[in-house]
Amino acid sequence: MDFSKLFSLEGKVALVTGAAYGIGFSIAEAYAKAGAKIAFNCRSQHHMDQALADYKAKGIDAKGYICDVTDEEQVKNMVADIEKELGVIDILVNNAGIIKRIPMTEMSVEDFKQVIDIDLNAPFIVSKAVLPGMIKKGHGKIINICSMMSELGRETVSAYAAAKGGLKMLTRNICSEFGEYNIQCNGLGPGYIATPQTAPLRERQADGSRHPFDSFICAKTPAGRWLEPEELMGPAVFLASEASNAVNGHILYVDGGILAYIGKQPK
Ligand code: NAP
Ligand code: GCO
Repeated sequence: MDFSKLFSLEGKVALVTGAAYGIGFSIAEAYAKAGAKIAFNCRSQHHMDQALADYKAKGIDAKGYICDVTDEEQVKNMVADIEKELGVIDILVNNAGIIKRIPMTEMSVEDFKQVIDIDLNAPFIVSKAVLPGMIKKGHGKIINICSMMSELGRETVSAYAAAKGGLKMLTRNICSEFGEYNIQCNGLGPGYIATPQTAPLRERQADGSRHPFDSFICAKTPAGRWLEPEELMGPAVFLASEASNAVNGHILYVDGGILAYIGKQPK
């Protein structure tokens, strides 16, 4: 084994879904720096134009596709295009996701279903589309972006917790079903990361004070702060590289210690 190549992604083709900005963008940037060719998708042309400029500014030649990951036809077409333009996908990161923070008794069934559709059904759809290529190629890495809500509940996020808990089990099932083809499927479970998705939880109050949820999260995190998307780069590269070939069906929580901590005791 060549130790210097253990974390290299040289020559690999990686698809990171929903990587126009936020966590997906940082993971794609890390993969590009480790040598991979990058494909990503998002839903709007506006986000696509901005993302292509942002990748270019980092010196990354990423290929962008407009594709809604909940639409199986669109996903199949995107995967076929990537195979033609970059090659068969070696690494898939199911990152695209949304959250709706609505008390359960006030949440419509349509809202609940939309979250399940994007956060749980779509990883099934995209994984299903890339697995045949990985089987033929003789290896593959699927990384599902899980959450604290794969383990914990809280007020207002019933659909999101149901989806991310389900995604943890989809991860274990893909591991179980495709391990024999040298395909590893693991979860990456970020803690509370400063991205557009969590921006409403960090907004300053009208009087300039911190959002109560912002203070709550800092008190729940041993590090006492929100994490940055860049802090997921190392763990994401590990799960995509040969260094993790014997790691399968695992959820790697990158949470600054939240799941280990009972919370700051009152003074
Ligand atoms: P974000 O900033 O809101 O970015 C989400 C991305 O997903 C966007 O690029 C968005 O593209 C894309 N997307 C959403 N629905 C899509 C669809 N149907 N088809 C294609 N693309 C779609 O979110 P983030 O905070 O980076 O989160 C990324 C992932 O990490 C999500 O799965 C999230 O649940 C998870 N996560 C986040 C945190 C956190 O604290 N931020 C913690 C744990 C887990 P468009 O804008 O074009 O729709
Ligand atoms: C929330 C947050 C979380 C995070 C993340 C935690 O409202 O509690 O948005 O769910 O985004 O998934 O790991």
